[in-house]
Formats: sequence, structure tokens, C-alpha cells
Amino acid sequence: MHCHGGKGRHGHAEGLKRVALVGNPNVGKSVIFGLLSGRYATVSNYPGTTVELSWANVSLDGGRYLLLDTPGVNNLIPMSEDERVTRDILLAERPHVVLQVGDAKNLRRTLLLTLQLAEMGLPLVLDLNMEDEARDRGIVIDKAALREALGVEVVGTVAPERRGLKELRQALLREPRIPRLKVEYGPLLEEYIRQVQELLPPAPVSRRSVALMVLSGDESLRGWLRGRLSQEALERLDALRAELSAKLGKAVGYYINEVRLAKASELTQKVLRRVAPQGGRVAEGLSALSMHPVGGMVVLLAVLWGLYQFVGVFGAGTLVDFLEGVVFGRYLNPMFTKVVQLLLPIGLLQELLVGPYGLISMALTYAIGIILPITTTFFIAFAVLEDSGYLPRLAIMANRAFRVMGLSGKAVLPMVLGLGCGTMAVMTTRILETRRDRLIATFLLALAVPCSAQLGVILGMLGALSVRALGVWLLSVLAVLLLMGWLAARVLPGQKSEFMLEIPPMRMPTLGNVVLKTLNRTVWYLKEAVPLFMLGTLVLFVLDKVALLQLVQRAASPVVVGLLQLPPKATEAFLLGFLRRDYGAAGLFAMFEQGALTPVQAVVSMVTITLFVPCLAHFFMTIKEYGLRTALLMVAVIFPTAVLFGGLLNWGLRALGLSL
Ligand SMILES: Nc1nc2c(ncn2[C@@H]2O[C@H](COP(=O)(O)OP(=O)(O)OP(=O)(O)O)[C@@H](O)[C@H]2O)c(=O)[nH]1
Ligand SMILES: [Mg+2]
Repeated sequence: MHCHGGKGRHGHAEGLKRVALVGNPNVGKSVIFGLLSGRYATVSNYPGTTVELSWANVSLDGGRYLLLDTPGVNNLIPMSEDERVTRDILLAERPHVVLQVGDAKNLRRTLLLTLQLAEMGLPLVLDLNMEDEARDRGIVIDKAALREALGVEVVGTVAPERRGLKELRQALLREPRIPRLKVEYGPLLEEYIRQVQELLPPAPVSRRSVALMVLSGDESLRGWLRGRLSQEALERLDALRAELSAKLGKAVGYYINEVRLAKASELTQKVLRRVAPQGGRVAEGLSALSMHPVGGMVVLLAVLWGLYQFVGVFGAGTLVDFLEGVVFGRYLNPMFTKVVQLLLPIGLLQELLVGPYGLISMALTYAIGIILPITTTFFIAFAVLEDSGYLPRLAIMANRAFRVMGLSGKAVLPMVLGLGCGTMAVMTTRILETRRDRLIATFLLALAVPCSAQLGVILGMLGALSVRALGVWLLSVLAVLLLMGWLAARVLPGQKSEFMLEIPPMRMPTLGNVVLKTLNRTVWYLKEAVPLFMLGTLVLFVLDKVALLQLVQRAASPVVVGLLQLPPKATEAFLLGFLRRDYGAAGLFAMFEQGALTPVQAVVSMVTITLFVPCLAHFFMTIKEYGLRTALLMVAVIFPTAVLFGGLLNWGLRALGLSL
């Protein structure tokens, strides 16, 4: 959720030997990356945490290496963009050694990937991580036998406990070897592999592996091939694949996968032994409960209640009262005012710092006094949820609702992550398999998923009002989410992708990771949000000084006052909302505290600002991922939707005369 230095494209440190961490999703690659490099990489208990490349310089026993952390892959024929990043790294530059991290409790799946890496002819070290959980399930792997069968170093680790780390380092230092494993695909396929191989350009990985990718019908390879082959050769490749598919009577990719699976199973049987399981009962029970149609709702309600108590009551209530009311209100702001008045005898400058739109009295007070305690408590709660493994289970639960919308249930994951930070969640949409699903998810994220800071403000403000007010807000936003999701799925043509999501085990979150993650995110928040708060305040200050603020308020009044029936001052909150929705919400929060909003106005304004345009960072991320046109189009749909729906809600609430 934070970006620093070594992420994205890596134009760096030429000449260093590269060690690439590769493996299935959610097996602990990023934990190991962190341990080997001392650099924090986001670690969570769901597949798809890492969606782009991270790298770090590491020294192993004096030697300098470049360590790469890659997104998890299930197959080296990529199905989604994050998987493609990993495959392309292997294809584009041959690493000195691939450190495959595998899940010891899922050896067959691990070996399926090993087989493909072996086929590519890449030097390999295999790390079977999560040995603790394998033991709980009664799985014991004969590493010596596996080492013998593969002809490469095999080590076992329990990464969060640093167990096996020393052996891992040592294994990396030995001369890396290419696995001596070879999968035979039968005479027919082998003949085609040979023919395709002859047409292929040189590659950093074996031609045999590229031939198999081509025959599998790997679309993502086309760009790479087109730059290197003549049109004639490309057509010949297509023809060969079609021919083979007809002869096999099924998709070639499917057949290839079957053969590999059989080989992986055979190998697994040789080295795996089952003993009596040792534990993990409680976690298993909880896991089943959280996905049960009825039990799952109970768990969800319990989670929401806990979130509300911790973030809404404790964070947005107790902590904000203390920081905003006492620390800023009683001590800091009066003190700053005195100091500023003493040191800066110019009226305008004084106002700029401590006036009604002052950088200290407004921007800093909102940022540190209101939003920081809320985001921090939310980040803690969210890190616990992320590490527990609850989120993918929530995705399973929500899958039904998402299917109705015509969206893959996998899209639930980025949406839930959007509660942490919408901007990062837009990147996580890379785990979705079709562009259509990605677009819809991004659209809904921008429209109806409040980010942590905003959610906290909402919980605090509406929670203080009544549970019913909170309920109206929740139902309204959910209704818009479902309705607009449903509409978007009708408008955007295309296939919905299959829902397949790996469900990791439930785990006790570790204190260290929760603290580290919260710290990282808080620092990121301060760096990202505070400057924008300052900017927003400055804009208001200038508008106010040149008497434009009144004008803006008057211009917006048909909407703000007429349609939404809010006080004119609420316009300022919406202006701020263009920069960051949480800042806008904080403005409404402050108005609410001063008694300037009635209960109905509070709910209507909060629903409107939740649906309001995405924050600036979110908008830029959307441009980066989808281009300016799409991003603008989204805003063009979202803005009127928010206003219209706010108006509708206002009308409905007033017509019903519901007391909130
Ligand atoms: N019990 C146990 N948990 C582990 C072990 N290694 C990692 N974990 C947990 O597994 C989860 C996934 O770890 P990550 O490092 O994020 O996995 P990853 O392979 O980088 O995942 P992606 O980036 O999604 O591909 C986290 O919750 C870790 O705390 C282990 O050896 N034992
Ligand atoms: Mg990772």
C-alpha cells in the first residue's frame, strides 16, 4: 500500500547477479524477500498481494546480488497481468538463479511450477516454506529424496519464524544448478515441439519451453514473437498449433497441463509421507464457519461490529476527541496562534496559518487531529483482517451477489482492499483476468468504496448520530454499488471470467507484521495526504480572499442547497473532496461537530461524498492503468450519479419523515 524506490519497472543496477523469487500466490515470497533484504514488502494472507516487481540489493556472504520479488503465478502461461510480470521477467532476462518458494502443504502444485521452470532451463533453488502448517496437517516431505530427484538444492523454511533461513542462504551461495527433470509429452506432441522449436528465435530460456508456450496458445507471447519473427513464420506457428489441436481432439494447453500434472503427482507420491495431523482444528472450524451461508453472515456482522467499535467508537470518538479537542483545540492551536501573531505581524500571513482556512488551524488539525487517529486504528484493524485470511473468505461469501452483478467474485478482493486505499486497490485489479472485469471493478472502487480515512470519519460521525443513520448510509451505498455494477456489466460487453480463488488457511496475525504494516501505511498516508490537504486549504484560502468562495457557493447552490438541501458551506467540503474524499468528509465532520448539520443532512452529505469523484491519487492511478479517456469517462459518470443519488436519498428521507 505504499511505494518506495524499488518497485515497478526496474531500470537499475546493471551487472549484478539476479536472484528471482518465484512461486505460487500467497506462499511467503514477500516474507522471504523482506528477510533476505531487510526491506519491507507488503505481506498479507491472500493471493495477489504483490502485483508488481520489487527489488533490493542484498549481500550474501559478501557477494552482491539483486533480489527480485515477483507476483505469484499458478502457471507460466499467464492468465492475468500480474502473472505476466513474472513470466516476462524470466523470459526477458535470465536470472542467475530462481529461488522458487513453494507451499510445503501443497507440494503437487509447487512441483507443477518447478516442472515448468525446469523446462525453461533455469538454475533453481527450491524452498519449501510453511513447513509448520504442513506438519499440522500431517505432511512430511523427504527433502533428500526430492533433492535427488530434481538435482537441485531443496530447503525447508518457516519464514515468519526465520526457521531454515541460514540453510536457504547457504543454498543460494552454492553453484546453482538446472533441475534435471524432463517431462515427456508423447510422440505426437514431441514431434510438434521439434517443428515449432526450429522456427523460434533465440531466447534467454530454452526453446523447448517457448515452443510449449506457443503450442499452448499463449496470447501474451504474441508481442514478443512479433518483434522477432517474420509474418510467414508467425502464420506457420498458428497453423502448426491448429493442426495439433485437431489431431489431439482437445485444446493443446489443456493436454500439456494434464501431462505435467501427472508428472507432478508421480513425483509427489515418491517424496511425500503422511503422518497423524497435529493441530489446526480451531482454525479449520472458524474457516468453515466464515464461509457458511448463515454462519458467514454472523461472522461478517461480528467483524463489522468489531470494526465499528475499534475504528468508529475508539478511533473516531475517543482518540479524535482527545487529539482534535484537547491537543489541538486546547493546546496546540492557541499556542500556534500566539506564536504566529508574535512572529508574523502581517495579517494575511497570520490568517494563512491560523485563520478559518489556515494551514495549521485547518489542514494540520484535520490531518492529524481527525484523520490520523482514524486511519491508524483502521490500518491496525485491517492488517489483522488481512493477516487472518478472512478476506478471501469474504470474497467467497460475496461471490453470489457479485455474480448477480455479472462480475467475477474475485473482484471482491480488490473492492475490499479498496477500504484500505482505493488507489492501491486499482492496482490489485490486475489479478482479474479480463479487462472488462478490471474496468468494472475500478469503476465501482471509484464510485462506491470509501477508503479507510473516509470510512472512519463516516463511522465516527454517523455512529455518533445513531445506528439507524449508519444503516441508511450502508444500505444506500450498497444499493448504488449493486445497481451501478449491474448496469456496468450490461453496458460493457464481454465474458465474465471464472471465479477461482485460492483460500489460504486462517492464521493468527503476527504482532510484528501488523505493527510494521500499520507504520508503513501511516507514513505513506502522511506523505501522500497531508500535502494535498495543504493544497486544498490553500485553494479555499485564496478563493475566500479574492471573494470567489461566495461565488462558487452560489454557483453550486442549486445542487448543494437546492437538490441536496445542505448548508451552503458544505460546498467547501465537496471542493476539498475533489482532492481527497476523506478531507471532504472531515470538513463535513467538523460542520457536524459544530451543530451545522441536521441528522438527515449528515446522512445525505456522507452518502454523496462517499459516492463522489475518486480522490486525485486514485484518478491518476486510473489514468496510469487505463488511460486518460477512460478515467475521465468514469468521472463523468460518477459525478452526476453521486449528486443525483444524494438528491434522491434526501427526497426519500424527507418524504418518509424517518427520524435518524
Ligand atoms: N504459518 C506460516 N505462515 C507463513 C509462512 N510464510 C508466510 N506465511 C504467511 O503467509 C501469508 C502470505 O505471505 P506473503 O509473503 O505475502 O506471500 P507471497 O508469496 O508474497 O504472496 P503474493 O504476493 O500474493 O504472491 C502471510 O500471511 C504470511 O504471514 C510460514 O512459513 N508459515
Ligand atoms: Mg508477495
